[in-house]
Amino acid sequence: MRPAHEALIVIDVQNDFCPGGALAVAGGDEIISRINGLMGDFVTVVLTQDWHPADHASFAANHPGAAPFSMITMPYGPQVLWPTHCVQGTTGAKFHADLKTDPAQLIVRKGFRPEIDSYSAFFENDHVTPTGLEGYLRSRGVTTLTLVGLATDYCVAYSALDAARLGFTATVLEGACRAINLNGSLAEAQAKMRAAGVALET
Ligand code: VGL
Ligand code: ZN
Repeated sequence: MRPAHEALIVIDVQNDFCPGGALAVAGGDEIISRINGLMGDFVTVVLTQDWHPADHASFAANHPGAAPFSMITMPYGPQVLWPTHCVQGTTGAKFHADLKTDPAQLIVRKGFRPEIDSYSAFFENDHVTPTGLEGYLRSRGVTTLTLVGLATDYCVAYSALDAARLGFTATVLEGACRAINLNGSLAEAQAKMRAAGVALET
């Protein structure tokens, strides 16, 4: 068992990010058994859930003429336009059926404001609107995080970068993550995480 100041953060292991889903990440379901095993080692387990309204601004379908995976500029910066995914209440937004959810004490839902995306478990994509996770972890005495889940180069990386910026010790277990890898996004995310002091382990 890890000491009580360590927490496991499981990012977005949802049907739409697994094979057959709307924004499927290759091998997304392969990480689930390892994650389930890790949960038994941590006192504090947090799950995140991408949780968008149907009119969410990150969906290409809400920008007439825009192709999925193209870029736009939002008031808070560049934004990838994604296929419609993880719509609140749909099967695609549910956790993968094989993921254990009972060991988690907290589920953080993010991306629920139509006008702003939220990759990170800590802040929306403006990097200032908080989800509340920082306060939850600090008030429980957590200082050290292990991050796993989907996708390495988007929600896991943004979460790990924010964790480091907030002063948490952060480790990403890359073997318990899978990447989207859009235009070199995985290498870019790995470089940013290393530069920020995030430990990348297998
Ligand atoms: C994610 C793209 C859009 C993720 C969520 O979980 O990494 N990626 N929404
Ligand atoms: Zn999303």
